[in-house]
Amino acid sequence: MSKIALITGATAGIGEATARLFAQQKYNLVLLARRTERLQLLAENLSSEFGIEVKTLVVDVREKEAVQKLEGLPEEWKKVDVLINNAGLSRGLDPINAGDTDDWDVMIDTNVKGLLYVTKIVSNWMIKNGSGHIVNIGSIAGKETYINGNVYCATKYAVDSLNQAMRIDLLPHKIKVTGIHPGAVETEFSEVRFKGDKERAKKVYDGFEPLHAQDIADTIWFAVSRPAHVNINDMIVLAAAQANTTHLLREV
Ligand code: NDP
Ligand code: 8X3
Repeated sequence: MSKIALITGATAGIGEATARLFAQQKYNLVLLARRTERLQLLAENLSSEFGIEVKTLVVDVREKEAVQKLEGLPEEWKKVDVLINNAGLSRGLDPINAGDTDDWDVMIDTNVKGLLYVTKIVSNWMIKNGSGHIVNIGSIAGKETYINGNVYCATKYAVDSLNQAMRIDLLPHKIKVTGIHPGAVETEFSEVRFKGDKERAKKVYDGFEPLHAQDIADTIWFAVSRPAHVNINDMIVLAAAQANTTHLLREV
């Protein structure tokens, strides 16, 4: 019987690259995001290319009731081996006095509350199954606060704290918990942060080679593919040109 991975935020960037990599590894997939067409297309492509089975869930993780749709999956699909809590975003880059409170709500609701809603349901399945592995996508922003990063950083610090908490709470149930903390990865992330301003988004990656979504997918796979007795607790992965959130070597 093939293993099952459930990936949130699978329609773009890190989540999409990870879905592809797990499909190559012959995992059956539960893919979750909001954009129906993209999700459907990805599912069709992965199942025809790799001969795996894919279930899709069009869900906004901020909506507690909508996340309950997970419980509607057939029982055999609840034998999830790996949960990848990846859905997340930043909105805006302003000092605390100038931030848009609606943006703050979106980040907190998605990056923290959404992750919790999904985890509560899936961790209970894993407890029933007697094992599991949860991979939470944090950020270097959850290890260091940077100028104007305020609320986004706070959400990722929360993820970092939840990694530690989950590791304690889920230890008796043989559920591994891994935190992956990327630096700058060129995905739709900056376009979302700057609300569709493609030019501003592109400038974020000017003059250096950022990480590619595939680099983080590879890191996730490394953590998940360790032997049963090994857990990778935490990994910080940055572009070689990035020492930390503020020291970046640009060649322009
Ligand atoms: P993308 O914007 O490329 O992808 C984000 C994914 O999350 C999309 O599939 C989007 O799908 C999904 N998503 C966003 N909001 C929701 C929601 N409310 N409900 C369900 N799905 C949602 O960004 P990345 O791939 O870069 O980001 C993935 C994760 O990596 C995030 O947690 C981000 O914070 C983190 N990260 C990113 C870094 C970067 O530099 N790119 C660095 C460090 C961490 P849809 O719109 O269809 O719902
Ligand atoms: C995304 C990376 O440095 O823009 O989490 O916050 S950063």
